[in-house]
Amino acid sequence: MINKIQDLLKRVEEFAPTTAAEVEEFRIKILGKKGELNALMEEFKTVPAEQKRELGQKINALKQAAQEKINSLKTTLADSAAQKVAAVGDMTRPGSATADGTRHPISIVKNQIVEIFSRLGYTVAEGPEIEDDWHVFSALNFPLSHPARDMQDTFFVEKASSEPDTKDVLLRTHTSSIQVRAMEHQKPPIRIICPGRVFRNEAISYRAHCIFHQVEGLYIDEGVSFADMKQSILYFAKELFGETATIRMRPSYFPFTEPSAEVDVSCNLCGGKGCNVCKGTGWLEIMGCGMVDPNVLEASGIDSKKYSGFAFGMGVERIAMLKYGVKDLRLYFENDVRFLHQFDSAL
Ligand code: 2NL
Repeated sequence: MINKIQDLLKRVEEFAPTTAAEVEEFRIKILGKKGELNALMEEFKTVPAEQKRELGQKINALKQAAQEKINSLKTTLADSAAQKVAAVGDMTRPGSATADGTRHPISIVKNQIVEIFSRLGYTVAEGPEIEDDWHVFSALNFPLSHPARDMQDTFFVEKASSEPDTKDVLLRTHTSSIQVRAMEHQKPPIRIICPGRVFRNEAISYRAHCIFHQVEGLYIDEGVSFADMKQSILYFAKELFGETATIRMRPSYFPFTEPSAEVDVSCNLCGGKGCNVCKGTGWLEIMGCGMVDPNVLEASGIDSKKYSGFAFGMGVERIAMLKYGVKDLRLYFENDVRFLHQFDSAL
Protein backbone atom coordinates (compact mmCIF):
# COMPACT_ATOMS: atom_id res chain seq x y z
CA MET A 1 0.00 0.00 0.00
CA ILE A 2 2.84 2.36 0.79
CA ASN A 3 4.08 1.89 -2.77
CA LYS A 4 0.71 2.84 -4.20
CA ILE A 5 0.68 6.00 -2.09
CA GLN A 6 4.18 6.99 -3.16
CA ASP A 7 3.44 6.18 -6.79
CA LEU A 8 0.34 8.39 -6.77
CA LEU A 9 2.21 11.20 -4.99
CA LYS A 10 4.87 11.09 -7.72
CA ARG A 11 2.23 11.28 -10.46
CA VAL A 12 0.65 14.24 -8.72
CA GLU A 13 4.00 16.01 -8.47
CA GLU A 14 4.91 15.31 -12.10
CA PHE A 15 1.51 16.22 -13.51
CA ALA A 16 2.07 19.08 -16.07
CA PRO A 17 -1.11 19.88 -17.96
CA THR A 18 -1.52 22.68 -20.52
CA THR A 19 -5.28 23.17 -20.35
CA ALA A 20 -7.84 23.66 -17.60
CA ALA A 21 -9.80 20.70 -19.03
CA GLU A 22 -6.85 18.36 -18.37
CA VAL A 23 -6.72 19.56 -14.75
CA GLU A 24 -10.42 18.85 -14.26
CA GLU A 25 -10.03 15.38 -15.79
CA PHE A 26 -7.10 14.69 -13.44
CA ARG A 27 -9.06 15.97 -10.44
CA ILE A 28 -11.95 13.60 -11.13
CA LYS A 29 -9.55 10.67 -11.65
CA ILE A 30 -7.69 11.28 -8.37
CA LEU A 31 -10.04 13.12 -5.98
CA GLY A 32 -13.46 12.20 -7.46
CA LYS A 33 -15.96 9.97 -5.69
CA LYS A 34 -14.78 6.94 -7.65
CA GLY A 35 -11.24 8.28 -7.81
CA GLU A 36 -7.95 6.68 -6.86
CA LEU A 37 -7.75 8.39 -3.47
CA ASN A 38 -11.11 7.02 -2.35
CA ALA A 39 -10.00 3.59 -3.54
CA LEU A 40 -6.93 3.95 -1.28
CA MET A 41 -9.21 4.94 1.63
CA GLU A 42 -11.22 1.77 1.09
CA GLU A 43 -8.01 -0.25 1.14
CA PHE A 44 -6.87 1.66 4.25
CA LYS A 45 -9.78 0.17 6.19
CA THR A 46 -8.19 -3.26 5.82
CA VAL A 47 -4.63 -2.44 6.96
CA PRO A 48 -3.44 -3.80 10.33
CA ALA A 49 -3.90 -1.43 13.27
CA GLU A 50 -0.15 -0.93 13.90
CA GLN A 51 0.30 0.49 10.34
CA LYS A 52 -2.77 2.75 10.48
CA ARG A 53 -1.03 5.74 12.03
CA GLU A 54 1.83 5.94 9.49
CA LEU A 55 -0.26 5.14 6.40
CA GLY A 56 -3.03 7.46 7.54
CA GLN A 57 -0.61 10.36 7.76
CA LYS A 58 0.79 9.53 4.29
CA ILE A 59 -2.67 9.36 2.71
CA ASN A 60 -3.64 12.67 4.31
CA ALA A 61 -0.42 14.26 3.02
CA LEU A 62 -1.12 12.84 -0.47
CA LYS A 63 -4.68 14.19 -0.44
CA GLN A 64 -3.49 17.63 0.63
CA ALA A 65 -0.71 17.70 -2.01
CA ALA A 66 -3.15 16.65 -4.76
CA GLN A 67 -5.68 19.27 -3.68
CA GLU A 68 -3.08 22.08 -3.55
CA LYS A 69 -1.54 21.12 -6.89
CA ILE A 70 -4.93 21.07 -8.64
CA ASN A 71 -6.01 24.38 -7.09
CA SER A 72 -2.80 26.14 -8.11
CA LEU A 73 -2.91 24.67 -11.64
CA LYS A 74 -6.49 25.88 -12.02
CA THR A 75 -5.60 29.47 -11.17
CA THR A 76 -2.43 29.65 -13.30
CA LEU A 77 -4.14 28.13 -16.35
CA ALA A 78 -7.14 30.44 -15.94
CA ASP A 79 -4.71 33.40 -15.68
CA SER A 80 -2.86 32.47 -18.86
CA ALA A 81 -6.17 32.06 -20.73
CA ALA A 82 -7.15 35.55 -19.55
CA GLN A 83 -3.76 36.87 -20.66
CA LYS A 84 -4.29 35.40 -24.13
CA VAL A 85 -7.68 37.12 -24.39
CA ALA A 86 -6.11 40.36 -23.18
CA ALA A 87 -3.31 40.12 -25.77
CA VAL A 88 -5.47 39.15 -28.75
CA GLY A 89 -8.59 40.92 -27.62
CA ASP A 90 -11.92 39.23 -27.32
CA MET A 91 -12.82 38.65 -30.94
CA THR A 92 -16.49 38.16 -30.10
CA ARG A 93 -16.96 41.64 -28.62
CA PRO A 94 -18.87 44.14 -30.79
CA GLY A 95 -16.53 46.73 -32.38
CA SER A 96 -16.28 50.26 -31.01
CA ALA A 97 -17.60 52.83 -33.49
CA THR A 98 -15.16 55.49 -34.71
CA ALA A 99 -16.61 58.99 -34.81
CA ASP A 100 -17.39 60.21 -38.34
CA GLY A 101 -15.62 63.31 -39.61
CA THR A 102 -17.64 66.26 -40.87
CA ARG A 103 -17.63 67.71 -44.36
CA HIS A 104 -15.64 70.92 -44.88
CA PRO A 105 -17.91 74.01 -44.82
CA ILE A 106 -16.68 75.00 -48.30
CA SER A 107 -17.72 71.60 -49.63
CA ILE A 108 -21.09 71.87 -47.88
CA VAL A 109 -21.86 75.26 -49.41
CA LYS A 110 -20.48 74.29 -52.84
CA ASN A 111 -22.69 71.17 -52.81
CA GLN A 112 -25.73 73.22 -51.79
CA ILE A 113 -25.16 75.71 -54.65
CA VAL A 114 -24.68 72.90 -57.18
CA GLU A 115 -27.75 71.06 -55.87
CA ILE A 116 -30.01 74.11 -56.21
CA PHE A 117 -28.99 74.70 -59.83
CA SER A 118 -29.22 70.99 -60.66
CA ARG A 119 -32.92 71.26 -59.72
CA LEU A 120 -33.19 73.92 -62.47
CA GLY A 121 -31.73 71.47 -65.01
CA TYR A 122 -28.05 72.46 -64.83
CA THR A 123 -25.45 69.67 -65.07
CA VAL A 124 -22.02 69.83 -63.44
CA ALA A 125 -19.00 70.50 -65.67
CA GLU A 126 -15.37 70.47 -64.59
CA GLY A 127 -12.06 71.35 -66.23
CA PRO A 128 -8.30 71.62 -65.71
CA GLU A 129 -6.78 73.89 -63.04
CA ILE A 130 -3.70 74.42 -65.25
CA GLU A 131 -5.00 76.29 -68.28
CA ASP A 132 -3.82 78.22 -71.30
CA ASP A 133 -4.20 81.91 -72.03
CA TRP A 134 -6.97 81.30 -74.59
CA HIS A 135 -9.46 79.57 -72.26
CA VAL A 136 -8.85 81.93 -69.31
CA PHE A 137 -8.50 85.30 -71.08
CA SER A 138 -8.62 85.59 -74.87
CA ALA A 139 -11.83 83.60 -75.47
CA LEU A 140 -13.48 85.66 -72.72
CA ASN A 141 -12.86 88.99 -74.44
CA PHE A 142 -10.06 90.15 -72.11
CA PRO A 143 -8.03 92.78 -73.97
CA LEU A 144 -4.26 92.12 -74.15
CA SER A 145 -3.72 95.06 -71.82
CA HIS A 146 -6.09 93.80 -69.10
CA PRO A 147 -4.42 93.88 -65.64
CA ALA A 148 -5.59 90.30 -64.83
CA ARG A 149 -3.18 89.09 -67.55
CA ASP A 150 -0.32 90.62 -65.60
CA MET A 151 2.29 88.52 -63.79
CA GLN A 152 1.32 90.51 -60.69
CA ASP A 153 -2.15 88.98 -60.56
CA THR A 154 -1.88 85.56 -62.17
CA PHE A 155 0.33 82.54 -61.47
CA PHE A 156 2.11 81.56 -64.67
CA VAL A 157 3.44 78.04 -65.13
CA GLU A 158 5.10 78.89 -68.44
CA LYS A 159 5.42 82.09 -70.46
CA ALA A 160 5.16 82.02 -74.24
CA SER A 161 8.56 82.54 -75.88
CA SER A 162 9.41 83.92 -79.30
CA GLU A 163 9.40 80.31 -80.59
CA PRO A 164 6.36 79.39 -82.73
CA ASP A 165 3.54 77.38 -81.13
CA THR A 166 4.40 78.43 -77.58
CA LYS A 167 1.72 79.86 -75.34
CA ASP A 168 1.21 81.12 -71.81
CA VAL A 169 0.37 78.29 -69.40
CA LEU A 170 -1.20 79.46 -66.14
CA LEU A 171 -3.34 78.55 -63.14
CA ARG A 172 -6.95 79.47 -63.93
CA THR A 173 -8.09 82.68 -62.25
CA HIS A 174 -11.80 81.82 -62.63
CA THR A 175 -13.83 78.78 -63.61
CA SER A 176 -15.10 80.53 -66.77
CA SER A 177 -12.48 78.48 -68.64
CA ILE A 178 -14.63 75.39 -68.00
CA GLN A 179 -17.55 77.12 -69.71
CA VAL A 180 -15.41 78.17 -72.69
CA ARG A 181 -14.44 74.51 -73.17
CA ALA A 182 -18.11 73.49 -72.93
CA MET A 183 -19.12 76.06 -75.57
CA GLU A 184 -16.33 74.80 -77.86
CA HIS A 185 -17.48 71.19 -77.59
CA GLN A 186 -21.25 71.29 -77.10
CA LYS A 187 -24.11 72.65 -79.19
CA PRO A 188 -26.79 74.75 -77.43
CA PRO A 189 -28.89 74.36 -75.41
CA ILE A 190 -26.08 74.44 -72.83
CA ARG A 191 -26.98 74.58 -69.14
CA ILE A 192 -23.98 73.92 -66.90
CA ILE A 193 -22.81 74.65 -63.37
CA CYS A 194 -19.03 74.76 -62.90
CA PRO A 195 -17.50 74.44 -59.42
CA GLY A 196 -13.75 74.50 -58.90
CA ARG A 197 -10.59 75.91 -57.34
CA VAL A 198 -9.14 79.12 -58.75
CA PHE A 199 -5.82 80.86 -58.18
CA ARG A 200 -4.87 84.53 -57.92
CA ASN A 201 -1.68 86.18 -56.80
CA GLU A 202 -3.23 88.04 -53.86
CA ALA A 203 -1.82 89.02 -50.48
CA ILE A 204 -3.54 86.75 -47.94
CA SER A 205 -5.88 88.59 -45.53
CA TYR A 206 -9.20 88.09 -43.71
CA ARG A 207 -10.99 88.68 -47.01
CA ALA A 208 -8.63 87.27 -49.67
CA HIS A 209 -6.62 84.13 -50.33
CA CYS A 210 -4.50 83.07 -53.29
CA ILE A 211 -6.50 79.85 -53.65
CA PHE A 212 -10.28 79.94 -53.39
CA HIS A 213 -13.40 78.30 -54.79
CA GLN A 214 -15.86 79.51 -57.37
CA VAL A 215 -19.09 78.29 -58.81
CA GLU A 216 -20.03 79.68 -62.21
CA GLY A 217 -23.11 78.93 -64.27
CA LEU A 218 -23.92 79.27 -67.96
CA TYR A 219 -27.19 78.97 -69.86
CA ILE A 220 -27.28 79.31 -73.64
CA ASP A 221 -30.26 78.69 -75.90
CA GLU A 222 -32.46 80.53 -78.39
CA GLY A 223 -34.22 83.49 -76.80
CA VAL A 224 -32.60 83.46 -73.34
CA SER A 225 -33.25 86.86 -71.74
CA PHE A 226 -32.11 89.04 -68.85
CA ALA A 227 -35.51 88.33 -67.20
CA ASP A 228 -34.71 84.57 -67.29
CA MET A 229 -31.42 85.32 -65.53
CA LYS A 230 -33.05 87.50 -62.88
CA GLN A 231 -35.69 84.90 -62.04
CA SER A 232 -33.16 82.03 -61.92
CA ILE A 233 -30.94 83.98 -59.52
CA LEU A 234 -33.92 85.00 -57.36
CA TYR A 235 -34.92 81.32 -57.10
CA PHE A 236 -31.33 80.45 -56.15
CA ALA A 237 -31.15 83.20 -53.47
CA LYS A 238 -34.42 82.06 -51.86
CA GLU A 239 -33.33 78.42 -51.85
CA LEU A 240 -29.95 79.22 -50.26
CA PHE A 241 -30.85 82.05 -47.85
CA GLY A 242 -34.54 81.30 -47.16
CA GLU A 243 -37.96 82.13 -48.61
CA THR A 244 -37.92 85.72 -47.26
CA ALA A 245 -34.73 86.59 -49.21
CA THR A 246 -35.01 89.17 -51.98
CA ILE A 247 -32.40 90.33 -54.49
CA ARG A 248 -31.37 93.54 -56.20
CA MET A 249 -29.10 94.03 -59.20
CA ARG A 250 -26.62 96.87 -59.68
CA PRO A 251 -25.05 97.67 -63.07
CA SER A 252 -21.45 96.44 -63.32
CA TYR A 253 -18.77 95.60 -65.85
CA PHE A 254 -17.08 92.33 -66.87
CA PRO A 255 -15.19 91.84 -70.17
CA PHE A 256 -17.26 88.70 -70.92
CA THR A 257 -20.82 89.92 -70.32
CA GLU A 258 -22.93 92.81 -71.60
CA PRO A 259 -24.94 94.06 -69.83
CA SER A 260 -23.39 92.99 -66.53
CA ALA A 261 -24.68 93.22 -62.98
CA GLU A 262 -23.68 92.66 -59.39
CA VAL A 263 -26.27 90.78 -57.31
CA ASP A 264 -27.07 91.61 -53.68
CA VAL A 265 -29.26 89.52 -51.37
CA SER A 266 -31.25 91.06 -48.51
CA CYS A 267 -29.28 90.71 -45.25
CA ASN A 268 -30.65 87.70 -43.41
CA LEU A 269 -29.09 88.78 -40.09
CA CYS A 270 -30.84 92.13 -39.63
CA GLY A 271 -33.74 91.54 -42.03
CA GLY A 272 -32.68 94.55 -44.10
CA LYS A 273 -32.59 97.07 -41.23
CA GLY A 274 -28.81 97.41 -41.38
CA CYS A 275 -26.19 95.71 -39.17
CA ASN A 276 -22.40 95.41 -38.98
CA VAL A 277 -22.33 92.43 -41.42
CA CYS A 278 -24.14 94.33 -44.19
CA LYS A 279 -22.42 97.55 -43.02
CA GLY A 280 -25.75 99.25 -42.44
CA THR A 281 -26.94 98.82 -46.04
CA GLY A 282 -29.33 95.87 -45.54
CA TRP A 283 -27.73 94.16 -48.57
CA LEU A 284 -24.97 91.57 -49.08
CA GLU A 285 -23.15 91.13 -52.38
CA ILE A 286 -23.29 87.47 -53.45
CA MET A 287 -22.36 87.24 -57.16
CA GLY A 288 -21.77 88.82 -60.53
CA CYS A 289 -23.75 88.03 -63.65
CA GLY A 290 -24.63 89.19 -67.14
CA MET A 291 -25.70 88.36 -70.67
CA VAL A 292 -22.85 86.55 -72.44
CA ASP A 293 -21.08 89.01 -74.76
CA PRO A 294 -21.67 88.09 -78.45
CA ASN A 295 -17.86 88.20 -78.94
CA VAL A 296 -17.51 85.45 -76.34
CA LEU A 297 -20.15 83.27 -78.04
CA GLU A 298 -18.48 83.73 -81.44
CA ALA A 299 -14.98 83.04 -80.06
CA SER A 300 -16.18 79.58 -79.01
CA GLY A 301 -17.99 78.89 -82.26
CA ILE A 302 -21.57 79.70 -81.22
CA ASP A 303 -23.76 81.73 -83.60
CA SER A 304 -24.56 84.89 -81.64
CA LYS A 305 -27.40 85.81 -84.05
CA LYS A 306 -29.24 82.58 -83.25
CA TYR A 307 -28.32 82.10 -79.61
CA SER A 308 -28.10 84.20 -76.47
CA GLY A 309 -27.30 83.30 -72.89
CA PHE A 310 -26.55 84.42 -69.40
CA ALA A 311 -23.71 83.57 -67.03
CA PHE A 312 -22.98 84.18 -63.38
CA GLY A 313 -20.15 83.57 -60.97
CA MET A 314 -19.74 83.52 -57.20
CA GLY A 315 -17.01 82.93 -54.62
CA VAL A 316 -17.83 79.96 -52.37
CA GLU A 317 -15.80 81.28 -49.40
CA ARG A 318 -17.71 84.56 -49.58
CA ILE A 319 -21.13 82.83 -49.66
CA ALA A 320 -20.06 80.53 -46.79
CA MET A 321 -18.91 83.56 -44.73
CA LEU A 322 -22.29 85.24 -45.22
CA LYS A 323 -24.26 82.07 -44.54
CA TYR A 324 -22.37 81.11 -41.36
CA GLY A 325 -21.33 84.57 -40.14
CA VAL A 326 -17.61 83.73 -40.42
CA LYS A 327 -15.54 86.94 -40.25
CA ASP A 328 -12.12 85.65 -41.38
CA LEU A 329 -11.77 83.69 -44.61
CA ARG A 330 -8.42 82.23 -43.49
CA LEU A 331 -10.32 79.91 -41.08
CA TYR A 332 -11.45 77.91 -44.11
CA PHE A 333 -7.84 77.04 -44.95
CA GLU A 334 -6.37 76.28 -41.53
CA ASN A 335 -8.27 73.01 -40.95
CA ASP A 336 -8.54 73.54 -37.19
CA VAL A 337 -11.00 70.81 -36.12
CA ARG A 338 -12.52 73.10 -33.49
CA PHE A 339 -13.69 75.26 -36.40
CA LEU A 340 -14.52 72.43 -38.82
CA HIS A 341 -16.63 70.44 -36.33
CA GLN A 342 -19.12 73.30 -36.09
CA PHE A 343 -20.48 72.44 -39.53
CA ASP A 344 -22.62 69.41 -40.21
CA SER A 345 -24.67 68.63 -43.24
CA ALA A 346 -26.35 65.89 -45.19
CA LEU A 347 -24.80 67.29 -48.37
C1 2NL B 1 -17.91 87.20 -60.05
C2 2NL B 1 -18.44 87.37 -61.40
C3 2NL B 1 -19.05 86.22 -63.38
C4 2NL B 1 -19.32 85.12 -65.47
C5 2NL B 1 -18.76 85.17 -64.22
C6 2NL B 1 -19.01 83.98 -67.62
C7 2NL B 1 -18.51 82.85 -68.23
C8 2NL B 1 -18.57 82.78 -69.60
C9 2NL B 1 -19.12 83.77 -70.33
C10 2NL B 1 -19.59 84.86 -69.66
CL1 2NL B 1 -17.93 81.46 -70.37
N1 2NL B 1 -19.54 84.94 -68.32
N2 2NL B 1 -18.97 84.05 -66.26
C11 2NL B 1 -20.18 86.12 -65.88
C12 2NL B 1 -20.46 87.16 -65.02
C13 2NL B 1 -19.89 87.23 -63.77
O1 2NL B 1 -18.46 86.19 -62.14
O2 2NL B 1 -17.95 88.10 -59.27
N3 2NL B 1 -17.40 86.03 -59.73
C14 2NL B 1 -16.87 85.73 -58.45
